[in-house]
Amino acid sequence: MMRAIEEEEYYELTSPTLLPKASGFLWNERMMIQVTCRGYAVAQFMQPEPAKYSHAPNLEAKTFMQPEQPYYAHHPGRFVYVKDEETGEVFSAPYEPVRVPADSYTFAVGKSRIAWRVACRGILVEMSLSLPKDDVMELWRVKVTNLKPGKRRISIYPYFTVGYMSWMNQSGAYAEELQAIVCSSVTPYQKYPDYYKVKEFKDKTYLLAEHAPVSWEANQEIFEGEGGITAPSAINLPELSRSEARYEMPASVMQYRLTLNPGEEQTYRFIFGPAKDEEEIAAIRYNYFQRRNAEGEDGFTAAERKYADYIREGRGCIEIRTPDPELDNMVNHWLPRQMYYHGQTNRLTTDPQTRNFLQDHMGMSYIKPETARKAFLTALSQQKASGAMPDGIILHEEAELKYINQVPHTDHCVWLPVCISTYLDETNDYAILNEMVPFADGGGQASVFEHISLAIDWLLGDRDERGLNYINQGDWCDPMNMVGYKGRGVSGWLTIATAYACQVWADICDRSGRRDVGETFRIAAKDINDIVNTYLWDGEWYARGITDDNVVFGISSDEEGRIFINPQGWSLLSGAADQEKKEKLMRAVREQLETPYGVEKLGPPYTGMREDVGRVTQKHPGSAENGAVYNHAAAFYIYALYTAGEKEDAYRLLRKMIPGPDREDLIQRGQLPVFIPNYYRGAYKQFPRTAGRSSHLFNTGTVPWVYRCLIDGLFGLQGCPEGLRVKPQLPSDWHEAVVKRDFRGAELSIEMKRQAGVTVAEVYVDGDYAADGIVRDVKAGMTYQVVVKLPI
Ligand code: CEZ
Repeated sequence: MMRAIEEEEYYELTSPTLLPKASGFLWNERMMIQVTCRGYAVAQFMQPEPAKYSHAPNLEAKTFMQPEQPYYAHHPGRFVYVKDEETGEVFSAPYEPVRVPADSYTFAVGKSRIAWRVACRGILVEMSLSLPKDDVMELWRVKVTNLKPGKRRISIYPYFTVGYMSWMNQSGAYAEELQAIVCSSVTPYQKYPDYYKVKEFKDKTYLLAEHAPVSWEANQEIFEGEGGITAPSAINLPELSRSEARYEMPASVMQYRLTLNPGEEQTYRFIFGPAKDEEEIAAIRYNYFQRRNAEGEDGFTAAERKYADYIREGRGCIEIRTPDPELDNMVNHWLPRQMYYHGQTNRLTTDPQTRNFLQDHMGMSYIKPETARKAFLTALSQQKASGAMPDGIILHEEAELKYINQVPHTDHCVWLPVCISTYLDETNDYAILNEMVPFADGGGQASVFEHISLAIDWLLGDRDERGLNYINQGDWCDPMNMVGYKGRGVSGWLTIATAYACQVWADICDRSGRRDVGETFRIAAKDINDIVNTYLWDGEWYARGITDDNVVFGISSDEEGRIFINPQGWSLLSGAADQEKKEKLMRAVREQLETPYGVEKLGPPYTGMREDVGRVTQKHPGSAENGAVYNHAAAFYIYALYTAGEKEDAYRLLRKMIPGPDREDLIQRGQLPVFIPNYYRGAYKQFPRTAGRSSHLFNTGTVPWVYRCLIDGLFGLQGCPEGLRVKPQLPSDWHEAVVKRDFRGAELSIEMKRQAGVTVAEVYVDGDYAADGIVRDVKAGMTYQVVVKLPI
């Protein structure tokens, strides 16, 4: 039903109905597209804010990507109808909109290509989608093959939906000289100054064909007629009616009629995307279909090839071989790709949330540390002289803080030391701490070191008389917006996180020769941990916070939202929890939050609004922050378990983030293991039927944390000033593992093996015993053989 193929370059699914929302995604520097196995698509491009060129059939509200995106008959999609000219029978590939069961079906998600092979009634349709690296457009190949022994006369009709472009002005027609259907619109606006922005937009959507069609249709209503999208009336005619759309809903449909001998095939190529004007489309036609390079390759093929190269640049820094092939597949192929997407595109927003931006570049530290370095400097240049970090980082001169970034959150400073520590581990680039960076609100420049120290001072200052951190309208948990809007409520998690941030920073102070400064942060961390234990320990676990009205929540007397995962894990990181507390809280998490799909973010989920907690309690129980297996939070917890040496619980939970391998699990999650989604539904006890379902959202801060869990935890191959510290924490039922680690320009082959007679881990570097387990003096360009002997 599903498996990794072609040396794990693709992951395939052989049914369009088992996991109907299974999808793959592709992106480039200016766009992204997520397509489902059935042919539905969500695509966005930047101009500079996210915009669409294949719209819904009604005017959509502007919003971010939705979890569990619902698909419906007229959802934007890319379809190919196939009509048998003898019998009049019609089917469509990949599956929608006609939904004829295929004789064989494959949906193959690749890293730089998504492909389908659909055989139905003796005709094989192979479709594939790729992107160029920089241009905003979809590159489609459609190949049809006659599988039957006799001659076949068929028509094929690629239908790329355009949808409701605008209530001001929309139309569509075929442009003979371009060999393209061109749909035009005016982005709706009302304030005259907006005219000057909107007039630059790419308000046209085109479908450009390599081969001239016999006929075409640009009017959605006429195309569908009375038959509707599943049996469009226009397809019953010998030829499409060549109807334009004149302030009517446009569509882009072409018809090709062909006769195929047995085994004969025919390939078509199309480009679909937005454009400013006809001139641009003409240039695309020339550059992609007509002009050839010195090797005789046309622009289309060259673009596919360059795109594959671009995606390959997003390689991770470990390649693993373990007893768990599904883990290997995810870690070697898909996880770094997903991290790279985040770091390279900043989630295709012009104002990423500060915490997202920092964590995404924590991930980029493993892939392209130069990019991460620049990102940290950009973020710090937007810090205020008070030390406060803004809610979002502006990445484009026309950008402004939007949506959630207009809601004041108090946690952003925490992420600076935490994320930069990974960058330092990976690169040893302590020189970054001396870079001079300006403040956003004047006040001259300061070194990175001073900036981050100020950020922590800001956190230390933003506390109440008890020493607990104010939450204002949210912390890491965006929708926890009403705990502290009156100015008194505090966040338990953030207080604990502040202690951890102090410690991480203290370590960095020590390593960069600033021991005295480090000491002050260490003392602060200890004080906070004491405060946390005074006000937040509830007997078996830590509370989540205290409201404006001084009500402690996330405690045993709460019927809903009794226990939250974040304060538990972070208290292991900060050191607030001693051995006894650690055992208690881990037990509580196991009993109250762990499910077959991972650990829930809180439990039991809220079933109604709690006005002193906020919007999080209004989300559907078991969805998103209201008690889903919110993978970002689960990853924090797993990281904390590794930090505390709890390798068995850590691995068990880590493994639950990956769908499969068994059939039931894959069906329940509804997603292929080609990315980690932001959540799987929780409320396992309340709603077992829906528990485990993927949100299908591939934007998530989870991935860099999972990578850290692997590097710092599971395989224990974390950088330090002296070199690479080797300290694996393999689960006890693994007898061996092999890791290839790229590190500071060197390549290390590490073999981990359990051996009789070994009592504590022994590390050998090129045959020599390394008493402290550190591979020292790692030199770029060199290779090292490391053997780790582990006790049985
Ligand atoms: O957004 C994420 C944020 O991007 O939610 C996380 C937060 O730490 C990330 O920065 C946890 O709250 O209701 C909301 O506003 C939601 O909180 C979403 O915006 C949420 C979505 O899952 C986005 O994919």
